[in-house]
Amino acid sequence: MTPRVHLRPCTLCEAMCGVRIETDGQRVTSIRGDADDPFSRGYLCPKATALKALHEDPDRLRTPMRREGTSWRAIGWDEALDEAARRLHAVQTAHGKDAVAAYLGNPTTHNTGAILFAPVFLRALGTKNRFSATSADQLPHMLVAHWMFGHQLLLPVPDVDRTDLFLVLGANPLASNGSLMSAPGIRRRLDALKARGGALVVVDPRRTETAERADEHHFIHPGTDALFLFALLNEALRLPRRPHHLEGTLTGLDELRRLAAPFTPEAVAPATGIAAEVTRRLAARLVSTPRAVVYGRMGTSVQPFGAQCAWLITALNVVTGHLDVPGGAMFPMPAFDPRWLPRPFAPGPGSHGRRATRVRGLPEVGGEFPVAALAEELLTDGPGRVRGLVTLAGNPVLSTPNGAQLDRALAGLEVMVSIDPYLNETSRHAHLVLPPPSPLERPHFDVVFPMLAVRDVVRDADALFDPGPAARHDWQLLVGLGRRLEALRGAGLVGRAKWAALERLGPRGLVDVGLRLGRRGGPFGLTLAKVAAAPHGLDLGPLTPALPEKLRTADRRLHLSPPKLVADVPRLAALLEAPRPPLVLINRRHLRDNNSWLHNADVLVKGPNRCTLLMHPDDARARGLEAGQPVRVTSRVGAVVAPLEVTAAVMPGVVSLPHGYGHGREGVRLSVAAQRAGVSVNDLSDELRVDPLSGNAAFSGVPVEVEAAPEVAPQPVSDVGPAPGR
Ligand SMILES: Nc1nc2c(c(=O)[nH]1)N[C@H]1C(S)=C(S)[C@@H](COP(=O)(O)OP(=O)(O)OC[C@H]3O[C@@H](n4cnc5c(=O)[nH]c(N)nc54)[C@H](O)[C@@H]3O)O[C@H]1N2
Ligand SMILES: Nc1nc2c(c(=O)[nH]1)N[C@H]1C(S)=C(S)[C@@H](COP(=O)(O)OP(=O)(O)OC[C@H]3O[C@@H](n4cnc5c(=O)[nH]c(N)nc54)[C@H](O)[C@@H]3O)O[C@H]1N2
Ligand code: SF4
Ligand SMILES: [Mo]
Repeated sequence: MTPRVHLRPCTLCEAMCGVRIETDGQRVTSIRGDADDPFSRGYLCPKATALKALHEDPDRLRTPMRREGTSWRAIGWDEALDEAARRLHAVQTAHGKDAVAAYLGNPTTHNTGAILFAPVFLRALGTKNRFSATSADQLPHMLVAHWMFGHQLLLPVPDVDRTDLFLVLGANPLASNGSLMSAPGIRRRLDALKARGGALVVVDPRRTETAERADEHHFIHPGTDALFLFALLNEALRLPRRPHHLEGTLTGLDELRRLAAPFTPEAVAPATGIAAEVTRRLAARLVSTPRAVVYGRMGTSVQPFGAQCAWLITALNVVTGHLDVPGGAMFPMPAFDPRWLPRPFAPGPGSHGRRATRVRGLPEVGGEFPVAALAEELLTDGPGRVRGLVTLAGNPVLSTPNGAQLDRALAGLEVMVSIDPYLNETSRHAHLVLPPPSPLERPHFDVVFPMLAVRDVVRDADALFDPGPAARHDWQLLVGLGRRLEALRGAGLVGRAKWAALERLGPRGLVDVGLRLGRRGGPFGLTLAKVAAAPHGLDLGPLTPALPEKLRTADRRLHLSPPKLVADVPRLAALLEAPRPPLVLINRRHLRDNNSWLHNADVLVKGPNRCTLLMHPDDARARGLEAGQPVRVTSRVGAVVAPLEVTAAVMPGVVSLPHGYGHGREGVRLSVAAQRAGVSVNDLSDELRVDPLSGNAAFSGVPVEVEAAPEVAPQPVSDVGPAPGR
């Protein structure tokens, strides 16, 4: 066998590090960072080695599986796709198209074919009941981008390589490698910031790995960031401002000033826990530093004021003169820009409240409903009830609020189809599981993250291994299901020709079309062949100003005071007076975890148990608890038992659990993960806690009680009875 070297971006997280993989025949012999990658320059995190483990994992499914009672039978592709389409069609015929829901998980965005072809499948499925991990994540940012800039994917990214003041709220890029900020090797980038005399300031209820390296870290009471941001704005608006190229583009500045007025640093300090003089000093520094940027992520998104936070972060960047300028918050300009693709492939500009969920009346956002409402749509009887589900690259049992409730609800579905390589906590409920090949068996071109990257780069990669004629890629499964569904509904010649054309085009063809369309909506002279010819990719340079041309609002202006946010400010003001629960739960990530799905890789899970509850020494003492002992954590919806870790790295009144664990459920085929099952933080998170504007799940700040665990670990408990049909 001849050894070969393959260069490609890692597809496991948003950082898109360039990896150099050596193979010998069918074996991966080494995985290292690609030192010549213009974007990541050799950086790699430990997760990249899991690409090998993932590829070789004996638990990873290679053929479609049909559930027969509690056992599984391998079946052929045609049989599986025919049966899946037939059963979905039967439910839709009997109860209407909306009776089948769809849930798209995070890895969809890391899979060229899945992200490009999911829209055509969803269109064929024709359901209004669309859900995704977006509403457990960055939805507030997208909604606010829709309102302020006119497009949900015009997301400002911190120009970390050129900034001199980086104010970070609720993000821990040293563990997560950055989100809505693709910045491989963030540690090096932050070191460079300091080396040029810049400063990193972190605001977080936990002294994180990132906070440890910061010049300043300030604890903040969970869920109060919007108050702190308003106070910063209030101060910044009182200081003289530098002239700014967006000045003539802004609307709503006077209104913003009026809204900010009551939120003085003194007024918000008791609620946030951040002293007024700290807020004053930071505001002055933001205004006086020519290259500065405010950035907020998960901690600011997954809380009841997620949209308010996203709004105020951008507003603050605008009024301090840091939007769309080098060193501030900028808009990447990808060589392949899905935003300007033809319909139906292009993600729309966004929308809000065109309809509402049946049971709770939560708003539609960007064509989707909030996933916090999924279980109740399955469980609540009556017209419009969801009776079928298709999941694509998602594990909502572990990743959505009150996952235990969803777990029971899935068991009662009339049909469930999962496109997933594993029998995990979610797909074990499916009637049919359709596994795509491993990431190393498919070509890769990043579609989503160049829109969020701190530098404009473009790369293309071949598959390392041929998955063989028996394999079906995600996009082929989506096309296969869509085509069959429409055929069952009696699609004519035109319909059949459409699917044949899509199959011929494929994701590679579509990427080529998009590259020819170019960036800035104008031709850029690139083709897929040209990109593929550059083994390490092409560096298109640092970010460049993009506004006001890119604005997509009807009046082409940047809206500083969107009406629905303005109308929601009284709810925020009420937080000033609200009593604080004695103990609230926040979540965390570890460098060696990846949401819920890399725990079957031994290289990543070995070592001490990471699924522990962090608690401040004062809180532990007050409850008579000691480090290492198992404690029972109880919320409105459930209880879990985890070992206690006592540490002053979390602020008093706050406890922290990691997310993505809880693999101990019956019927899961993850043999390594099962040995380090941990507990699911989402058996505690409450589906009724959402940001009411976006409907985004509010995982952060869940009120909990903690006590010594009884001898025998209890099962998760819940307020809801067993799923119907059981
Ligand atoms: N409490 C709490 N909950 C959270 C979070 C939190 O911080 N706290 N974080 C939230 C966030 S940010 C996110 S993004 C979500 C993630 O939520 P999900 O996307 O629902 O879950 P993942 O854990 O990413 O699971 C991914 C699934 O995709 C499968 N998969 C991997 N690659 C592929 C592929 O190429 N094709 C297909 N078809 N399947 C694939 C895996 O086997 C796995 O089943 O969780 C959210 N939930
Ligand atoms: N190693 C690893 N990397 C990952 C992932 C992973 O699971 N593991 N997941 C990937 C995904 S899908 C995403 S979306 C990104 C997320 O990447 P990040 O946004 O960096 O997310 P977290 O690491 O969860 O950091 C959130 C921080 O918010 C803090 N926080 C909680 N509540 C509040 C609050 O109310 N206010 C403030 N100011 N802070 C708060 C928490 O203490 C935590 O430090 O990471 C990606 N990268
Ligand atoms: S940070 Fe790690 S997981 Fe993320 S792209 Fe880079 S190597 Fe892959
Ligand atoms: Mo995420």
